[in-house]
Amino acid sequence: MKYFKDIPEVKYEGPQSDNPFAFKYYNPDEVIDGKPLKDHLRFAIAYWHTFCATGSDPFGQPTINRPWDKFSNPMDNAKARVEAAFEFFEKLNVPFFCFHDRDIAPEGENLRETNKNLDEIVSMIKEYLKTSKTKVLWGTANLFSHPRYVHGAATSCNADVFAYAAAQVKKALEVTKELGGENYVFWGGREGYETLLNTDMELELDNLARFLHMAVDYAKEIGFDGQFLIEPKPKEPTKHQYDFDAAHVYGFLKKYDLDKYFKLNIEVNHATLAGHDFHHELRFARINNMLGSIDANMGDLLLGWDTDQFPTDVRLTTLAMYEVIKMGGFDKGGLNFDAKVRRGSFELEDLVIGHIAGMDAFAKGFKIAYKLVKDGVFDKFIEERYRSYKEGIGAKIVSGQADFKTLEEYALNLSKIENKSGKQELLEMILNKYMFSE
Ligand code: XUL
Ligand code: CO
Repeated sequence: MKYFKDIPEVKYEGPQSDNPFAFKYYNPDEVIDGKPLKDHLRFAIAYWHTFCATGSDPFGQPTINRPWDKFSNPMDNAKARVEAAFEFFEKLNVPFFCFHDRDIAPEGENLRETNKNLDEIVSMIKEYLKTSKTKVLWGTANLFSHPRYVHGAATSCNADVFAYAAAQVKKALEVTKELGGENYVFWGGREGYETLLNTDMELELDNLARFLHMAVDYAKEIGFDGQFLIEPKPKEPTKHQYDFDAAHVYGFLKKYDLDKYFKLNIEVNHATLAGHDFHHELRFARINNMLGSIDANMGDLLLGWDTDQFPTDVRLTTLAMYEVIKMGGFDKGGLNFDAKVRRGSFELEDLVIGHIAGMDAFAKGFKIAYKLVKDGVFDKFIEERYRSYKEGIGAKIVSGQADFKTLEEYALNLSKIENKSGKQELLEMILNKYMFSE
């Protein structure tokens, strides 16, 4: 069965093209800094949104009918979805995809049957992977949809649920390894709480750390050498998610001696829900050597929830790629489109167009950011702005030769303090100039 037969293979046609099924800025083979664009960007498709989302929301039924969801038996649907997925990957020539265990195969009557379902689909995907150019960027376990996870998974009050979640992650790790996944993601689906009146926060956090240590140990045992990633999110579904933002997660990982095993998977819309710019989260992760991968989407700043829209804002993609380039590029990570078409964009072609729009926006952002980094525009300004720490009292402060007494003595003898403008508007003007002229 060909699900996308009416859609042509998506090729690069350049900025003058009006073809909605062509890349205008993403030329996968264009070499920049010795590497083709596709290796700089490492795009991935999110199996759950792209092949499973139906457009249902708290107020309404599904609007999106996907032609592969046509069987009454969920395993038949799962198999059709694999066929559709690999056809779609080829149309877009995308190098990676990401999945949850439950996106690819349905739950059975019990864990044993569920694992059997998963094994069957995994061997089918493995067959496709033999000839496909698309590989697995990361796998993860869905520890939030089933009612058993009503109070969380690793942070549940119920030890049986902790055990079940452990068994599920054990299997998801095995599967991710078998499919050659380069990373494994933990997004703390329902790892959080609604009210402290019924919550032992200390035990829940200790248990979450115990769970992650067990995952690290098991990965070692089976020889899975992918990068572990935690994806911060401040709220939704729970009111207080334990992985609030990059800084929270970093503190947690440090406290429990997990920081050497994990990096962060930063998602745009999660950053904005936490009250941060995406750029802030990426910078914080980068300077702490914790930036692993990105969930590429965008939110709507007028809405307080996780809308997971396709990222089409070039200022956002420019500042994101600025951080990625500054870190020296992705190692195992990439840009995963954790994004879904709007409920009103229910035609099959919208799915293709959404991805093209996102890929073009990131390609353009990458090129602008590359010039900004190469020209050292902000670096030069920032270096000059902090010049007072290079000599005199500033040099003593950063080299540890100053204390409160010596600083008081210095301050008492200061006749006047001179500050300089931070020039925010000028820098924003320069950023625009680079954006408009690239
Ligand atoms: C939820 C979210 C997840 C994770 C994977 O907001 O972003 O899809 O990326 O579990
Ligand atoms: Co995500």
